[in-house]
Amino acid sequence: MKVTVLSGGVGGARFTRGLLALLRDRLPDGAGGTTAQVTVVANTGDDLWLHGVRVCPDLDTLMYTLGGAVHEGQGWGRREESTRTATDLAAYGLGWEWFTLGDLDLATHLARTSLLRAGEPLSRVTARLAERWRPGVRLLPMSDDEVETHVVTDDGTIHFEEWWVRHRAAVPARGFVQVGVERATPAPGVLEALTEADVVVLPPSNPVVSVGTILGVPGVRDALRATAAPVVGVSPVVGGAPVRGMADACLAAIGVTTQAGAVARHLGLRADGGVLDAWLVDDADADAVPALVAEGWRAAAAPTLMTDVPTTAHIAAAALALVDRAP
Ligand code: GDP
Ligand code: FO1
Ligand code: CA
Repeated sequence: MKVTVLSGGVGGARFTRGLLALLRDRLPDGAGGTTAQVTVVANTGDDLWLHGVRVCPDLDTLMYTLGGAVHEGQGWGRREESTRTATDLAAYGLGWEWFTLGDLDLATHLARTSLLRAGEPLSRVTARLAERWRPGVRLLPMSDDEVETHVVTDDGTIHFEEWWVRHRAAVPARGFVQVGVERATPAPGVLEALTEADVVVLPPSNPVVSVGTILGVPGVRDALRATAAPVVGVSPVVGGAPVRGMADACLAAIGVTTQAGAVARHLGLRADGGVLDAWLVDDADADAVPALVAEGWRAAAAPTLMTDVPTTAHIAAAALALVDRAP
């Protein structure tokens, strides 16, 4: 079974970890793996150049989480990390002192940057780095072209990471601009991963700056609308709030209320020109299901808090079952 996931960082990575556990359990290959092929298309709009190295937050959270190396409490960066280099860098007064590059994480950025400088496209670099971590999925950037999410504020436009990390999204965002997205093309394999999938999943990622950015790459939305695969999403909003992070500030910036049903309608039903066929909400939002069903959605409520891997496997099973693809 071919499964394609469109993912940001922490939410999408944790969901995919549960999905892999489900597939290993239901479709075992006899060697501890799975007979399913999972492709994850990752948001690269958070990416930035810092101290001369290319940082790819969502690709790295996916690679580390699925590779078993992530700092679980943070959801980003490496377990058992140190910050000797970042501390000494600060002594030079350069860079962003509020954005810490750990020593081990820096090795990833140095490896990536040296391969990019040698002329490798990001998709090949990502595959090379993933060989070490063995994430159990094919990990694709949404594009090999540089795309950066910038945030329009009353005091000017800043990189998404500055808005997210330095300001904790407390500075009102008047809008988001994906710099370079018009000229970007989907990375090799991305469109095929959408059109040839047996099922496409939008995990509970940030609908604006993670999923939305991927959808903005020319060709992606059309491939999602055209694919014969059913497209099912999981709401990242539970009980009127994001489970973690500041997706509510992102939704407010684009005039979408932070409610499970509103996020679904924002992404849209494929029959109405959107990208989804089905939407799984948390039990806390079960009251949103009847209206969605009346509008033609396949919708259901289930527990959707990814408290651990087995629980997340159940969430993945509920999402796949909603479109008759549960293994
Ligand atoms: P980021 O790039 O690191 O922000 O990660 P993503 O964009 O992939 O996912 C962030 C979103 O995941 C946030 O909007 C959260 O609300 C959502 N999220 C995180 N944990 C959970 C969870 O346990 N359940 C659900 N339903 N959503 C979650
Ligand atoms: N998030 C923080 O809150 N503080 C940091 O200092 C920080 C550093 C950092 C370095 C590399 C990296 O890949 C991610 C990092 N993040 C940090 C997380 C980052 O903001 C998130 O992973 C996503 O960009 C949010 O969507
Ligand atoms: Ca992200």
